[in-house]
Amino acid sequence: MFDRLREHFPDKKIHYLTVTGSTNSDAVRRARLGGKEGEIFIADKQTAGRGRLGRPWESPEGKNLYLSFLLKPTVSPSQSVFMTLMAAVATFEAVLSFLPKSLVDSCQIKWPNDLLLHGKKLAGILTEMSGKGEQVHWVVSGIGLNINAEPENFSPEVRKIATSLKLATGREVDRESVAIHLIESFDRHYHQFSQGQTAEFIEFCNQHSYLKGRRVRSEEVFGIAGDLSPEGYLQIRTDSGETKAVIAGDVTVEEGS
Ligand code: BT5
Repeated sequence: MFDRLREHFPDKKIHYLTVTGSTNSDAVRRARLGGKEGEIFIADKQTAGRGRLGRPWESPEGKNLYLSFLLKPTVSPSQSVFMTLMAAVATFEAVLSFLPKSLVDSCQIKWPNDLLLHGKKLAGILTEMSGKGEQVHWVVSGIGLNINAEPENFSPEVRKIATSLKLATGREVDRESVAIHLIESFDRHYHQFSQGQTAEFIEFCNQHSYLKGRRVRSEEVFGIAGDLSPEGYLQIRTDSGETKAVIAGDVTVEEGS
């Protein structure tokens, strides 16, 4: 499996696993053992796929992409917030090649780590890192992208909020081709990130924002979501007219918004 992928990227170290707990955990383990920048972990199935805050990522066998990049960027930890946005932009661009034009406008980025199609979750990103002071030791960027999953491949709860390329287009999509596009797109954007060109990610996320203009809540902050700040924070205009910046965490959209 994924032979074409290896042939396409002969210089990359790609670890392909039929089954694993979590490709992020594999990449983190490898990072701690001195793994190199650019190593990729890809699996057909995850038995303990992870989202943020210990939430599970449903990872049915042979249906979707479960992929993690091990990176060693020479940036300060404050810059690493852009890693998630960068991965979202890269995933968005990779997915566009597989969507008919009529669906392109329905593809949106939900800050900080989701890619939605028609308001349903198509992909999620999990960024994990280790660093000290001003130095980042490593970053693992994990992407779960639903490709050929059908409703019955998800639990009843996830079925309500998730979609896949197949569900949206009605056609089976070749996972390996998506993986090739994704890695190419990721490489391109990671290069930009490494050069400090983060303003383009902010602009892209603002242009394709799911939250913008919606009534949202993030912990104690309620209001209308606006653009991301140059630092990559979500700006929310509260009812009292103040603008508050949310640095991280979950954002929920209020009913009917
Ligand atoms: C995420 O977390 O969205 C990050 C998901 C990252 C998964 C990748 S797969 C490769 C790599 N290896 C890993 O172990 N992880 C990464 P969060 O924003 O916390 O969203 C988690 C929530 O999404 C869950 O609580 C469910 O509600 C929902 N969910 C679970 N599985 C899903 C799926 N396959 N498709 C859409 N939504 C899902």
